[in-house]
Amino acid sequence: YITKDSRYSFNHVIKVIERLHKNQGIKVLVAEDSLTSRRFIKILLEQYHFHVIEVENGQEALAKLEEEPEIRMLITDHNMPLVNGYELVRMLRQNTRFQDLVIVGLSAEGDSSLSAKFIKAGANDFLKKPFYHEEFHCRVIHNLEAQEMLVKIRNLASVDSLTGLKNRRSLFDEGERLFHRSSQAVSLAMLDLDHFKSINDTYGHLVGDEILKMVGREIQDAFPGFLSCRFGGEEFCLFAEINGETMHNLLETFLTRLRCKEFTDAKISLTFSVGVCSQPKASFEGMIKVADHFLYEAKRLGRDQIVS
Ligand code: GH3
Ligand code: MG
Ligand code: MG
Ligand code: MG
Ligand code: MG
Repeated sequence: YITKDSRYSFNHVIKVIERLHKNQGIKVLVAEDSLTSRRFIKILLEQYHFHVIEVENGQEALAKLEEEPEIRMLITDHNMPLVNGYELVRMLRQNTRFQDLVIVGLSAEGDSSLSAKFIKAGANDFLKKPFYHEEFHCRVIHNLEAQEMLVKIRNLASVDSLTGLKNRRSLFDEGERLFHRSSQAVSLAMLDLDHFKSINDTYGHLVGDEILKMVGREIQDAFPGFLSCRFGGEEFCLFAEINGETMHNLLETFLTRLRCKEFTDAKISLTFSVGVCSQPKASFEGMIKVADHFLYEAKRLGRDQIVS
């Protein structure tokens, strides 16, 4: 059981800060029109080695955030000229590009409904001025830690841990989105390694895993910009805004290269059977079904080929 006190013990905070900073200080943007207040926040942040960037209003904050995407956190006052803190938060949260930016609002005592407005607009936290140094530090670190955890979990939920390719869940999420957004031709390919079971049976599962990792890298290199995923076991899926002919040609080149390659010290060679769907059906899932059907046809016709 961790008490509130020990969770934010000095040693814990130091460890978190070191991990978050890694090699270079985390960039924090401070938007505040009062110079005194801005300098005070800067000093507090620098005590924990944050790299502080200062701006005087919401408009400058927007420009700075566009310019420096590595800024991880925004600490913003409310009453500022041009664009105030609340408007700034609203604008930032309409843009998914800033979804991982940690936002902490600040304002002077008296604006009691403002904290709710900030949080509703998407701020992660809010502090009333004047505040205790300790509370400021706790909230800054707590919110950065929570965000780090969220990014980690999101990554775990969308990436295949063996190959580093996207997993089946993100194929469906991102594929559906691209399918509905796209006005151009789209193509989807299902690839299945031939006789992969015999590789496991001959060389063992660890070698099989190693080969799947290498195949994952080959796919990433050969199809940059594609939505590429490990669909399951030794099955992969590619989706892109290209026509069937282009997809077919790229796959031919890929299969040819793969045939000549020797994997691991055992010099194992691999072939793929592939099904391609380039007639957008009513749904993304429909395209997967068609490609899957053609994949089985490729297997039936003797493997190591593309059917579309
Ligand atoms: P086919 O040409 O008909 O596709 O034959 P196959 O042996 O590739 O197909 P089958 O579906 O019978 O077997 C797939 C094999 O893939 C079985 C399993 O051992 C292997 N496999 C699936 N996932 C993994 C994995 O994560 N690691 C390893 N090493 N092997 C896996
Ligand atoms: Mg102000
Ligand atoms: Mg197979
Ligand atoms: Mg099979
Ligand atoms: Mg299979």
